[in-house]
Amino acid sequence: MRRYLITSALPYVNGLPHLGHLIGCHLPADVYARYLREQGKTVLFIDGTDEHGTPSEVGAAKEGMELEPYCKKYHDLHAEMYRGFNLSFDYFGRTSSEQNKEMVYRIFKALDQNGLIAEKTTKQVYSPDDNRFLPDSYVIGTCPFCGYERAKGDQCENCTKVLDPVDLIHPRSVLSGSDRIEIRETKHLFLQLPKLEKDLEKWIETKKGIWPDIAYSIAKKWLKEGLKERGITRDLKWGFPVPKEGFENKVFYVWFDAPIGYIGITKQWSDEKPDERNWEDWWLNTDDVYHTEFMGKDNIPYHTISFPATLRGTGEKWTEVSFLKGMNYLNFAGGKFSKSAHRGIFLDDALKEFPADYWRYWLMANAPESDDSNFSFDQFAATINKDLNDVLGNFVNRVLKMTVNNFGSVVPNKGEVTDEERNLYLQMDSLIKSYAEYMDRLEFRKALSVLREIWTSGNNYIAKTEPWKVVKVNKEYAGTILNTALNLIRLYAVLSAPIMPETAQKMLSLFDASLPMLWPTQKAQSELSTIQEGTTFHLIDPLFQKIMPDRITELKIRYKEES
Ligand code: B3M
Ligand code: ZN
Repeated sequence: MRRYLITSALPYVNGLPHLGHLIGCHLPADVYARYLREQGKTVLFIDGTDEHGTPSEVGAAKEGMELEPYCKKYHDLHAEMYRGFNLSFDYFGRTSSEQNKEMVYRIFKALDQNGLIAEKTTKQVYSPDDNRFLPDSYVIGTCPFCGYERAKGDQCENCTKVLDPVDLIHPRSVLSGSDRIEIRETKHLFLQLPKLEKDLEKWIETKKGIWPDIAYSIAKKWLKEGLKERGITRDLKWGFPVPKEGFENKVFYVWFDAPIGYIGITKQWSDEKPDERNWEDWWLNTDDVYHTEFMGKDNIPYHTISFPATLRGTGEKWTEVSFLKGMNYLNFAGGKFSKSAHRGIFLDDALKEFPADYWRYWLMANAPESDDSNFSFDQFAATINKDLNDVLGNFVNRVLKMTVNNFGSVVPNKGEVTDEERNLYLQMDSLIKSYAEYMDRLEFRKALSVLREIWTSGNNYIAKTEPWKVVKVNKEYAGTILNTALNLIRLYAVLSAPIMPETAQKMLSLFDASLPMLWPTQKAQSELSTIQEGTTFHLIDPLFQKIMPDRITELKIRYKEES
């Protein structure tokens, strides 16, 4: 039986996450994890903060804090926000953990023994005005490939090409803005990617047609250009010291230890309950682990080339990525989210405005899958008002009220069914099948549009059968209709749960708080007989609230959404 390892790209600890980060990896990973768990699959869902590197050093300095308490503070804040969005990690760890250090050393030593690490004297950017070596990402300039003027020295955000700061045209310091940039010599360690190129190429070829095109094509583009050796050490203080003579004062590059962090964090998880859990069962010499990685598109090269190469180079059989879900960007009112410019919506603010499920639904329904997508409060409100309030919320509301008014708070008897019910069963069978197929393929926008159809079918069923009229002439059949509709509420709960776990729980526990959240395995006809006749239920407040025009205006102003 296949076991599912799910990882979401580890967010940089400095700076807090916004909606773009959420939909870029953590949320789709969570939806997938919940979907699989509902089906009874064995799932391990790993995430955590990426803590090393200069951004942390700079962030800590700004706040006048030492690095350790600084990272702990932000790690806890990240964790709290993701909890607020009900992200169901099995473990939310840290790349700075002892466990990760152990993994990084183990992997580094194996690479070194296998002759894949070379020493080289390199030239590095030194900023006399900042009084320090500048890490690659702290040098900006014009991209020599696409001309983008704010390309970072490690990677151009615009064309995703991986760069060296010395490649940049008109380089300058991000910290001070100074263009007094010196190039100084320093000694570093390099991973010999060219030696692993053939092997990687063969492997990537096996992913053709399996991985989403964005992942496969980015990997191919890299291979086509030919791999270059890649520096894995840096002249910084914050990071894991390099365990090699002559390099004791340097640390590993953050992009070396961050992906290894997936493994290190798994060990943090297993160290908490060593009798029950074993990190190796998931990562070494496994044949049954299916590893799905979620990430924004700019992370794809690291996960298709450098990290797989790092693991392969050890000569050990590590669990590799089986499926890579790369996401495009979510923009805010046509532009980028930006912390410094206070543009966009950060997760803590988002939760102050609306319940997590509103955001979860909107984001998944508009996931930037095949292209970048755009957030605006008008669209957000339109979707919430229509899909959640008018379609799903109204259905639940009307069915509960009609039942209470005509039968009391009890599920009425189901008498003989008619063609209307039989049609509904057929429709549901085919819609559920298609919903699951899209979820299996991680095509979330399509999956959610089928989910919407599933909800709409319920409304259509009620509109067509008109139980409010039928009850006056044929109470028995009215009971059958409402029994069916109440059963639809349970079915909707289990189908919607991966996307909207809180709402789903509310819907399910209408009838019996101990009902299991289980994916349908039977035909709709049986699934819609799950809630027994005579079961009592309670009325609940409407599941959703409409977002009114005044509120939209107020939100646009508060979040500086220029239209
Ligand atoms: N922290 C980049 C990012 O948050 C980086 C991902 C690491 S995944 C191992 O986009
Ligand atoms: Zn570029």
